[in-house]
Amino acid sequence: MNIWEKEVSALLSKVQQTSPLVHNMTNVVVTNFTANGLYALGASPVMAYAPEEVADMAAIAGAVVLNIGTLNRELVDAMITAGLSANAHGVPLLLDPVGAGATRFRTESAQRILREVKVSLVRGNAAEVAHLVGEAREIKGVDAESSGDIGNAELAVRAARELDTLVVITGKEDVITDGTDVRIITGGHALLTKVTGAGCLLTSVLGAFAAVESNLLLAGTAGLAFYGAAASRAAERTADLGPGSFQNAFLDELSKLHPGSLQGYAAIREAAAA
Ligand code: ATP
Ligand code: TZP
Ligand code: MG
Ligand code: MG
Repeated sequence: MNIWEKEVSALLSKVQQTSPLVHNMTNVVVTNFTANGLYALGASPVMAYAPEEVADMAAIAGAVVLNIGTLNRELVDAMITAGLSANAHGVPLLLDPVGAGATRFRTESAQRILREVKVSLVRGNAAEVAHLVGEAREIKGVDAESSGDIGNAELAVRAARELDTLVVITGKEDVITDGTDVRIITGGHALLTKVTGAGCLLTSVLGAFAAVESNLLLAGTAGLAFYGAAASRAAERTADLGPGSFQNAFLDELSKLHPGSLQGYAAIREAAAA
């Protein structure tokens, strides 16, 4: 086990032992999958949206995850209320800017959230993150279409500095950075792109790790590595069967993660900041 694996493995055990409450304000497509994925990991999910209760729920959560996948004006207002409460109570706040760049409302809503509350970590595909900092990259609905002029690591560093938050860009390889340190995590499987909510669940999984570790660069690295490992393990058993079997196997593998699960299935390396 290398140094990274030791550090991140301790966090997996902490998630499994303490079962942190993750308050999700997510989209209607992925709600059930997100709750089941968090249960499989060992965390406790709750979905709560009412303006009357989101501040109270955020205050008692281990992490709050805002996901704009099926947004409307009232929901974004409620997300700001939850975010302010998370900030006031020292609860890590994560943002998944689903579809930013696809419509002006999505881009502006994500930017509004980033302006009005202190987001601890943003996780998106490369196109979504690019649009948050005013760079155009092709996006089809919620899916990133192509890579842009600059690489994902460079884009993530730029976004982290401009938005003053940790940034995770996912794809074939995942990048996490606080604007200074950059880590690349490999693992996962292309079948994840055929399961809706694979990105959304990941953001909530990062919330579970953020709930147990205040060093969010380390927490995020752990979440990415174990998520990728669970997916590679599931694909090993089901890739020939297709996305339905893979999705179920993936939930099973999330529930079976242990400190040794990374070996041969996910890797973490450091990259130089641009
Ligand atoms: P998109 O809508 O563009 O698919 P997303 O929000 O669903 O974005 P992804 O970038 O697909 O998020 O990331 C979700 C998970 O899938 C991450 O764990 C990521 O590492 C993994 N993943 C995505 N593409 C691949 C790939 N080609 N090979 C391996 N893993 C992948
Ligand atoms: N449409 C609106 S939200 C959503 C779709 C298909 C789910 C997106 O999930 P992910 O995790 O980004 O694939
Ligand atoms: Mg995807
Ligand atoms: Mg997504």
